Amino acid sequence: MAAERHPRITLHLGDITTDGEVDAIVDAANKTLLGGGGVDGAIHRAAGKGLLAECRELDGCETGDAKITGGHDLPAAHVIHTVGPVWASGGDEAKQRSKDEQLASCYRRSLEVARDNGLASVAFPSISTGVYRFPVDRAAAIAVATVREGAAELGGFEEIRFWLFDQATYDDYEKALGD
Ligand code: AR6
Repeated sequence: MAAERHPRITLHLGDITTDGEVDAIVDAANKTLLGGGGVDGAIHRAAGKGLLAECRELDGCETGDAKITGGHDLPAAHVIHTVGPVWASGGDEAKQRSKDEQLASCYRRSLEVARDNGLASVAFPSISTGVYRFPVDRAAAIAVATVREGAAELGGFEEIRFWLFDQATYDDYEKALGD
């Protein structure tokens, strides 16, 4: 299927590491890029030691930025590693807005890295809404809006997927997609 100005955006419930139909899956990593819990742990377990070895060469990653590696033992050919913001509960409005911007930057930079590498399909997890405690409804609205706008602007994408690990998170993304 030809790449479109407005690629399909689809929702999937379950484990992102099983997706072998996209060119890249995105990892919600930490600044070290050397693994952790949550989706990051699942990706490193499924990808094997080769991924960790390649990540060691990357020298970490700033919050809101993204870097690419091979997929190693994963069914997807590439992993795009991004680092979401840690939510500041009780933070003031200005601080929370800067977290919103950092989260949007994760999605935007991941799409830019995908385009730079000629990739046409990307699968995202719900960045920052686990260990980093970003409110899911707020994160879902940012994720969907940023991916819609970024994919249309950058062009060349066929499909963008969101893999949501639990039904409540899925429901928030479904609502954001419908808004
Ligand atoms: N597939 C899809 N989604 C998953 C999977 C999976 N296999 N496993 C968990 N999730 P989190 P964060 C969901 O905590 O908040 C790590 O330790 C999870 O239910 O993985 O960005 C890193 O090393 C939640 O909805 O990422 C960092 O230190 C979403 O993925 C830190 O956690 C994100 O939760 C990053 O925290």
